[in-house]
Amino acid sequence: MPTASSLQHTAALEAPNDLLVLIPAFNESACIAGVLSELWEILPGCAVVVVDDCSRDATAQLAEQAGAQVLRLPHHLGLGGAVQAGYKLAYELGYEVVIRIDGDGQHDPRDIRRIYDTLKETGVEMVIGSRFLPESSGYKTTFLRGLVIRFFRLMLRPILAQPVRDPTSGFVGVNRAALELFSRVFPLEYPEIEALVVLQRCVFRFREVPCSMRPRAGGQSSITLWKSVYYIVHVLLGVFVNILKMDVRRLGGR
Ligand SMILES: Nc1nc2c(ncn2[C@@H]2O[C@H](COP(=O)(O)OP(=O)(O)O)[C@@H](O)[C@H]2O)c(=O)[nH]1
Ligand SMILES: [Mg+2]
Repeated sequence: MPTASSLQHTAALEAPNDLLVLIPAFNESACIAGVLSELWEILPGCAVVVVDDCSRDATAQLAEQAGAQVLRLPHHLGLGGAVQAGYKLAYELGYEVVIRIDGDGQHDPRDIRRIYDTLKETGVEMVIGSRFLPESSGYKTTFLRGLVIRFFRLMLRPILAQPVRDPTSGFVGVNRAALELFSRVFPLEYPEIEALVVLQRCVFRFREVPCSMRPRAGGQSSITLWKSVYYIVHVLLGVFVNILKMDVRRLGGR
């Protein structure tokens, strides 16, 4: 099996016209222009929407100057709300595939093609760019994040009925069926893990493919130590509420 880095495409290929790249961004003025120029170098002509969540810096202006469509949210919604706004827009515009990347340069746009091809070839509803498959590029996360990821892996195993190596990855591609679902139902704050549960409850499928993960190109992560604790509690509650909701519906409730 080739590694994520050896799979990188050497020549730029024109972007598929049913693909939209979605970039949620909050205070990413240090990185956003570089992220967009690298993306278009790898995927010329690729449709992109940057969802600006009331950034306090020049993220929105810089993204527009670089040539991206920018969806400026009137209120700060948080990551999940911003991603869902992008999904709704993509659904209305008729896109077949939406791939989300971060606005900080951590995701390598060379991996987008692998996520797109896997969605098309396998017919699964979601493809996760995973940092932790044997073929991934050996990304080292912090000790605390590593623990959190291992905890959620174990917790999700029986819920999803299949293993997931990288449940917190934000490098995610969805097809139109998942897009329709997530336009209606999507977690508001930290969406990745809960979205997997929502998907599983609708008997949709996902796969993981290797991807590389790089250090931030600039700026600061939104996840601090205290936010990590909040994250764990919030996501745990969200997962169980989703399970309960679905079970109530199955029993004929509302
Ligand atoms: N729209 C929106 N994007 C956010 C928010 N928080 C983080 N992001 C974006 O989500 C992506 C991942 O966030 P980041 O802080 O890098 O998280 P980390 O990679 O887990 O450290 C980046 O593109 C951020 O700009 C938010 O509240 N709203
Ligand atoms: Mg990041």
